[in-house]
Amino acid sequence: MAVDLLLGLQWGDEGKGKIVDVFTSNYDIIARFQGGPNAGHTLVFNGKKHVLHTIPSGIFHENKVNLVGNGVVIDPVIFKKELDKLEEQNVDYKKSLCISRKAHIILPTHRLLDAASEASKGKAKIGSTLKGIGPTYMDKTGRNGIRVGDIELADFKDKYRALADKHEAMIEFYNVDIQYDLKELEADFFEAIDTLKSLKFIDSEEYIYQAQQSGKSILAEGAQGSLLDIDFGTYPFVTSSNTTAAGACTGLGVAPNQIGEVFGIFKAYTTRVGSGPFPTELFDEDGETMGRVGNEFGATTGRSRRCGWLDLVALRYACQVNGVTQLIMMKGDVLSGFKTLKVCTAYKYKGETITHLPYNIEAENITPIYTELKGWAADLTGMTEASQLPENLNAYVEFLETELKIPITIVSVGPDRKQTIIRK
Ligand code: 2SA
Ligand code: MG
Repeated sequence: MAVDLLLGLQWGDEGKGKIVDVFTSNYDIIARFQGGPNAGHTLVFNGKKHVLHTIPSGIFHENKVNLVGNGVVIDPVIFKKELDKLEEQNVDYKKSLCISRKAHIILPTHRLLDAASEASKGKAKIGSTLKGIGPTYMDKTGRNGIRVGDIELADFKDKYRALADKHEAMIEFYNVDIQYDLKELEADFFEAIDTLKSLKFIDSEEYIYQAQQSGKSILAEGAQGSLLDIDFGTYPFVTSSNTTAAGACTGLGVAPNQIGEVFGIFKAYTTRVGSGPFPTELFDEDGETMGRVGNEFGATTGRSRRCGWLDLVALRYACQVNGVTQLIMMKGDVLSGFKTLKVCTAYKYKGETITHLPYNIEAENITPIYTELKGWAADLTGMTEASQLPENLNAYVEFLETELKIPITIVSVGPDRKQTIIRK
């Protein structure tokens, strides 16, 4: 069976975790393929909120396999904390969770390097989550990384020491004020490594191939969003992995012709956390309202997210790069009460009107061109059927479908599993 993908089309925080959780009943295996504990996937059910960072969002369903693929970077300490939380909820993760031997490990010194790199950049900092993501992927592509499979080898501690020593020298080189006690960090790290060892390490590309052969259905869960992709995002203000569809092929070992449905998920407006260009960003009361009503705070760092109108130029680009086959619109409920809604359909760029994403989307180069649509007043959060949705919301959705030429099959009207409306 083909592997379906669920990907964020903006700058992350589109609501991937919630929808993966909703979709999990339709799949046998849920697999993460990139990113690491920089992700914050929020799930709400039975009146409780759960935040996952590295563990796939299918974990709360029984009899499903949750796979952490080779493209993911794992911080054992954060992973252990996630496991402890699951244990508190009586989730039997030992049966359902497995990890690719080829996934890379975030060392404590990777986190320190992330902090040192950010501190050295001053105002030009990326605004990273400080989870060590960039330095870990640098070691991966630089062919210096330590992988999950290495934990099983006799020379693991030697490998660790050699890399950590090198990192310490690099931290010195940055010449910034970073306080740390490596001994303490290492004690936590090795304790967490022991916990990790109690889980199933697998050759995940082989596992996925065999699962496909035996007719098992697989959903690949993206993290961050397309505009944070290392190649296609707003570089250098991006994360260090391929967040787009191709990343699922390399991050799981799935052949391109084995990809089935590509679910693209977006918010009815736009948010961004961290630095970098954001053409439709609002600095007024409307932006403040979106942030407040939408509870727009980073699920990993707690930072407030920047808010703005929906940017169709960027969204069209993301649909194109990912080959999106179905769209899912999140947080329509947050826009209730706005008299008028704006949607950016083109950019004014160097005196010209363009509808594609140019190389440089810095604010000073771009003026968004907006189409105005009528807002709706109704509270959507109690709605369960497409027939209940207000006329102006339907008009908004249909406008987007016409612009993007892709059906919007689901509209989410709140954070809970139940607040999910199937349109088609
Ligand atoms: P990093 O840590 O190296 O990946 O940071 C690089 C940029 O990528 C952004 N980034 C994110 N943007 C949105 N959501 C993410 N996950 C968390 C969340 C973030 C949080 O769910 O809210 O809690 O702050 C995420 N992860 C990385 C990051 O802000 C940098 O701009
Ligand atoms: Mg998030």
